[in-house]
Amino acid sequence: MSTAPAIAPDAERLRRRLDAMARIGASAGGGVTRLALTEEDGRARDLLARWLHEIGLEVRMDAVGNLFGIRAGREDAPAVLVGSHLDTVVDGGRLDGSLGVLAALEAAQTLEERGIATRRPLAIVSFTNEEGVRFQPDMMGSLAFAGHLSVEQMRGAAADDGATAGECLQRIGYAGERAPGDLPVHAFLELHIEQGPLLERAGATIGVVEGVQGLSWTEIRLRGEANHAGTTPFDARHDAGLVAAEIVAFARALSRERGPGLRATAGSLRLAPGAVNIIPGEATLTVDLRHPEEASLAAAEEALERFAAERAAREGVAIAMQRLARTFPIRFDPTLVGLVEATAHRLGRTTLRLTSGAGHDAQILAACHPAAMVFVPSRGGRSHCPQEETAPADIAAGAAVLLQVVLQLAEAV
Ligand code: HGY
Ligand code: MN
Ligand code: MN
Repeated sequence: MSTAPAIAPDAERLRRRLDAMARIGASAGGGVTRLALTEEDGRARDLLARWLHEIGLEVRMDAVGNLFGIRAGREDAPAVLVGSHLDTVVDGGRLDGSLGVLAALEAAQTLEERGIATRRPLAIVSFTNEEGVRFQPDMMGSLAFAGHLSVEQMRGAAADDGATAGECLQRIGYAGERAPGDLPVHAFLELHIEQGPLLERAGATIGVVEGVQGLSWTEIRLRGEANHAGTTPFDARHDAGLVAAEIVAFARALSRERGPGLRATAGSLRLAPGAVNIIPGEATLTVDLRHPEEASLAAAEEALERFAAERAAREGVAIAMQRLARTFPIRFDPTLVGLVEATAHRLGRTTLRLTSGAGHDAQILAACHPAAMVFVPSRGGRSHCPQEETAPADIAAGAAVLLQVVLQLAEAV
């Protein structure tokens, strides 16, 4: 018996589109820098909008810049929403986000070319600012779509350079009129690279994602006293850099101490004035905490806050901590998860059930709609770096599973 699907997406066309998208914001070392709401993000959106138009979809954007392509159904029923994001981190990879959007586009185009009308509408989406690098919180577009962030809050978010998300949306031409969430949704699906090593280690092609761990981002600002490095005795120092360094080391120690579930990372650190012969008067750092269990995540937040406050007091440094983003661990809809798994098996694919270590728009949608994700392996488990890659055959397999799940959901009563 053949396991070949009756219809399959055009893997070569998907590859060409991924290549074209990766050229927008390409960096010399093979990575991509396409931060949310920058000119590069604008060009990526323009390209997606052109492709959506070319295959005859109705293009819509909402007031937070989420971009949709709608393919009408035979009935005016809630849509099957499929997509991801086009923004990247700094010098990130070419697949994180883009794969989910462009595979959704490929699914719609395949149906269009085969003349397959579905009962439910199919809506392709690219959510604004999933990464949260330039504006926080991350997953901003999906949070607004789900009603957890107002348009005013989203537009008022400020970048380090002082620009607001609202101004940037206007500048790139994606400040739409529609209220976010103004689209009845039957279910949400997102294809994504795993961004970790589990699928590769297990030798599985398709990751069946059962849930997403919780995330907590904190910015810590330390204000000490700049002074001469050669003359200031240690008992007279208020070294903001020292406290920052202690917090960086604490993050790793906490992860070690609290077991494998906790991942703590100090991903950014700035010292000011930042010169070889000046004791740092100011330090700003961020800490990213993740855990699959809410109680453990909350306990880690508390431990971090206690440690940072105690070390700052000991050094005579003022401290201010601000929560930049916070999500709770979630579980995806078990029926949808089962559908992804059964579909992958029907297509002859090996699967692994796992919990996502990375945050995704799907976890935000999961709070109000049935949602699920399909993962494909990441070579060497690398992501958020130029080395991010997935074997072409695995991309094709993921896109095929996505299309088949979309088809079933779009026909489901
Ligand atoms: O998981 C992340 O850091 C990103 O927001 N997706
Ligand atoms: Mn992503
Ligand atoms: Mn990412």
